[in-house]
Order: sequence, then C-alpha cells, then structure tokens
Amino acid sequence: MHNTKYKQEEQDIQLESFAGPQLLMDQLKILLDAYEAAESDGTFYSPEAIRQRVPLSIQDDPLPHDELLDVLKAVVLRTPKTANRLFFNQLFGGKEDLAVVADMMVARMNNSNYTYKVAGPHVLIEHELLRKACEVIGFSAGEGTFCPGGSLGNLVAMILARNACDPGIRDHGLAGKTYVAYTSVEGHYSIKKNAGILGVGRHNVREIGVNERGEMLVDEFNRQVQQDLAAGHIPFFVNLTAGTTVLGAFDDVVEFSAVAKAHNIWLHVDGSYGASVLLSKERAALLSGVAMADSVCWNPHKMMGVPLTCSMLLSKRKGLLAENFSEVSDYLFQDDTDDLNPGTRSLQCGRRNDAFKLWALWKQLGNKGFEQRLEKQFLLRDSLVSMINSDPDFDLIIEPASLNVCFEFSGVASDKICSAMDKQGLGKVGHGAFMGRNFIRMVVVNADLTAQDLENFLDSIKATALSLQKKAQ
Ligand code: ABU
Repeated sequence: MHNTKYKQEEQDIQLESFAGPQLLMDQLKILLDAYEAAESDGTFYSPEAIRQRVPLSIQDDPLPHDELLDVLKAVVLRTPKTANRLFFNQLFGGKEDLAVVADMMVARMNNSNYTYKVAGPHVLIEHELLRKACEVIGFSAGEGTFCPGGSLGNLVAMILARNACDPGIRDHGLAGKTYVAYTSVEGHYSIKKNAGILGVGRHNVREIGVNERGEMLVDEFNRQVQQDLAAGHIPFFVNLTAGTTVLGAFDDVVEFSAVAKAHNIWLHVDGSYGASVLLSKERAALLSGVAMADSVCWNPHKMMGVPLTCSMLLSKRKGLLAENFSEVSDYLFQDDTDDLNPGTRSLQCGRRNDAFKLWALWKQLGNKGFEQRLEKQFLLRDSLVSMINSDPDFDLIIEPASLNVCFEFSGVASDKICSAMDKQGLGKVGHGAFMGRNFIRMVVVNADLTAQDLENFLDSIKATALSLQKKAQ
C-alpha cells in the first residue's frame, strides 16, 4: 500500500500518511524497541553475514512499507551497541537519554546553524554554550564554534595559529616559508593530517617524546624549537593533549606556556577527550593553567554522554574566527548582524545543530549534575584499578590519569584477547601500545555502568585469555 506513495490519485493521502507525525513516531518506536531489546547483545556480525541478511543495493522500485521496516530493523539490530555493559572500546560510550531525544528533535527540526533566519533560538543556544565553555576554561574574552569532531576543531586551531603568524597567508598562501608544528608522539593523528591539509606539510610536524606517564617533554620541545629557529623555520603551533587517546595523559599547560610565549608560538590544548574534567572541582587540576592556552578543543560527546558529534573549538581572542573564516555571501547572510550568523565564523557552510542536545542535557543536569556524573566515572575507574591490582594474573601498565585503564593479562597477547572477545560476542575493548608494551585499553566512560559490570567484563577477559592460552599449548 505505502509503496504507492507517489502514484498520482493517491498522492495527497499517501504523503500525509508517510510524513504524519503519528506514523513517524510509530515507526521510530518499532525501531527503538528493537534496538532497546537488543542492547545487551554483543553479537559480532561479519560483513558477509550483514550482506546476506540486509539487501544493501538501492532498487528501482519503492520498497513496500513492511519490507522497508524489516530491512531498517535488521540494520539497527546488527549495529554495534556502544552504550551497553560490554562496550569499553572508545573514548565515548553510554548515552544520556534526554540528549538522545534532543538530537532526534534536531533531525525533525532540520535547521542549519549558519544564520539566525533559519536557526532562530539555536543560534542563541550556541552562543550561550560557547560563552559557558569559555567561562569554564577561563577565556574571559573568548569565542568559539561548533565543529564536526576533534580533528576539525584542531584544524580550526591550526588555521588560526598559522594565520596569526602572518595576516597575508589567508590571501596569498605560505610564500615558500617553512612553518613548523609540535605535538607529542602520543598526540592525536589529526595534527599531522591537518598539517598536510594546511600546506604546512606533514613532515613539518615534530613529534616530541614523552615521559613514563605519557606527558610531552618540555625540554625536548624547547630544544627542537631552537633547532628549527636556527634553520630559519617558523615554529607556529604547539599541540598539548588533555587526555591522550591511549593512556589518557595530560600534558602540562603551565610549563609549555612559558616556552611557547617566549617564541610567540600558538598554544593549543586538544582537550577533545579530557577538557570535560574542568566541570569537576576535584579533577580540574589535571588541566591547571588551561586559561594560558590560545585555543582549546572540547568534545562533550566523549566524557559527557552527549551523542556524537558534539565538539567545540574555543579561542581566547574574540574576533579571530570571523577574521579567518568569514566570506561575503549575499545569497546566505541577508539579515541580521554577523554576531547572529555563526556561519561567518565557521569552517563549514551548512552545519548540523550539535548544540541543542548538549544544552538540553546541561539544563537538565546543571553544573552539579555533570560534576557528579564525572565523579561517578572516576570512581568506577578506581574500582576497576583495584580489581586489576588484586588479581595476580593482571598487570596494570600505569596509574591512570583519566578514564583509560591500561593493563595486560600476563602471557597472552592483548590484541588476540580483544579480537577473540569481539568475535565471540563477549564485548568490545581495544588495545594500545606504549614504550614497547602492548596492552588492553579499557575506557570506563559510560556513567550508567556499575562496579559489577566491570567485574563481569574482567572475568570475561580472563576466561578468554585462559582459553587462548590453553589452545596455544
Ligand atoms: N578522536 C579519538 C577517538 C579515539 C577513541 O575513541 O578511542
């Protein structure tokens, strides 16, 4: 019946029944129910198994409605569950229900956050969140923009930094000069990727060594800067990481700030993962001196339980974003001042509304709710560390700085354990390496978990390791 959506005589009725809110809600409910029912499921589906069950190709004729729902359901059921008790694989995990609902509303409202004319209150909501984030960081005259993830937030920061060296770059390019960026060997790969995009060149990113906690070494940075200056290069950007991807380490803002300021180098903090600790009085010390930075990237979609993507780039000096990203566009920026048209400060044109879900959740929880949420995450992490320390088969690699707990099961390769766990549907957890050691990285970022969940997961890891050990004998 419904596949006749576009047949002439029935068109009006069919369009209404397809697009009507009630039907939309019914369909959504079917999919959500299916998803919720399967949420505890960790079954692994191979690409072949998915291709076999899900007709992926687009056909010529409309699909009958029931068939369509069946196909959508099949996809939803086979999608890895990132908020269940078996997921420790990424720096995100878990979700806050209100933020999920707000994000569904975003799709339903379908605005684009470039002008007040088409986004209305969402422009004001973005303003307020960016103001709030600047206040939390300590940027008293700052500004910001929402970006599609930390990599692009870091890109915005690198553009601001590069153009701050020479205002002519935006119009004329690099003029044959060599600009050099610095990050630690533990920093995110986006710094190198962005250097390639920016015309700076990937080979002009210096990867500085780290100490035994994974924190970048300031003396090595200083030496490298001197060498680059002596070679006639222009050191323009240093990336500090607040929460490295593998260990969760925090670089020391205060000590790097002195060297960076002495050489007029833009100091960026990639807090994609870790900037959220600023919301906890007890944990904020991890980012001491963050207000000395020139820019900070902060992803609430990691520690704060907001669905992907939700990422902000905050800059210390108001006005720089427009100076670097504004273009004249008569067809788009027709009404209102630039202040009300965030498209004039953005890397993008059409831009998804990633602010509403964060704002709705922050209103619901308040500052205090987020602080308690963070405290719970850190307590869970501490419980996991105690469990690992009290079991002689496990070896903790390092005292964790944030929510990453890195350990190994003595005598069994960590990558093999992680892969076997996934393929057997026991759960998803990743592995990492540091200073020649490979280990399991379990990220305890889902605030809905309990200590019992962690114990159960650790038991699964142990059983998997023992069974691999037995097979190898
Ligand atoms: N942007 C880094 C994400 C890596 C992770 O989730 O593990």
